[in-house]
Amino acid sequence: MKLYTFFRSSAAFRVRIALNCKGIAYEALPVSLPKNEHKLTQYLAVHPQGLVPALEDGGNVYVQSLAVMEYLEETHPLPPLLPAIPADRAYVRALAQIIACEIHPLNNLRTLRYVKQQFGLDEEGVNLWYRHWIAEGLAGLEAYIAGAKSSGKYCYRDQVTLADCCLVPQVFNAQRYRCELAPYPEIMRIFAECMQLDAFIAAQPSSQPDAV
Ligand SMILES: N[C@@H](CCC(=O)N[C@@H](CS)C(=O)NCC(=O)O)C(=O)O
Repeated sequence: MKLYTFFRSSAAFRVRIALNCKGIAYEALPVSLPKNEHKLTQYLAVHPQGLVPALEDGGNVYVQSLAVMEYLEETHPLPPLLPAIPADRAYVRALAQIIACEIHPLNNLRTLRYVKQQFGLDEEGVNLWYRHWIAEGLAGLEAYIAGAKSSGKYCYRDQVTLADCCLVPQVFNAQRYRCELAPYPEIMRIFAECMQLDAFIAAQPSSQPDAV
């Protein structure tokens, strides 16, 4: 498999964790977002949205990190990244979607570039925007996890799941923007547990070949 990736991309980070958890070897093909390599014609032929990640397998290209991780789950079921019980699978998918569909889109590169250019925000203004949506998003996530009967060592009991694959990269991003994280003890506890695992350590931005 080949993974079009960028070391700081949290969506690519999710897929790197999933690949590592399942022990799938892959070739990393770095796409630099600061250099706008994701907008080059050559890359748009791979991923027409011009986003990372994209996963190439058997001559096909798969995009959208949640769909890519579900593809890996279906083609490489062991170890499972989803619980066995449908109700618990719904819980894990809900956590993953809170992060990937609600928190992340408000804070990704193109959104930040747009609010900066369109509304003339300086760096502090962009940081305010970023931290506002992180605070609102993580507060909801924290409440959901804290109130769930299914949480354990990780988001779901003692099993690493797609929810953890999404949670860890989002915390990395929040730390990068120096967001206040003390109000989210459950999230930070799960983050610390995950970061004990080789699959997460090897997937982190600083471990990537394109890390600068
Ligand atoms: N929903 C997409 C999000 C992909 C995405 O936004 N990736 C970011 C990096 S984390 C990106 O390529 N950003 C480039 C840009 O915003 O211009 C997924 O989960 O794959």
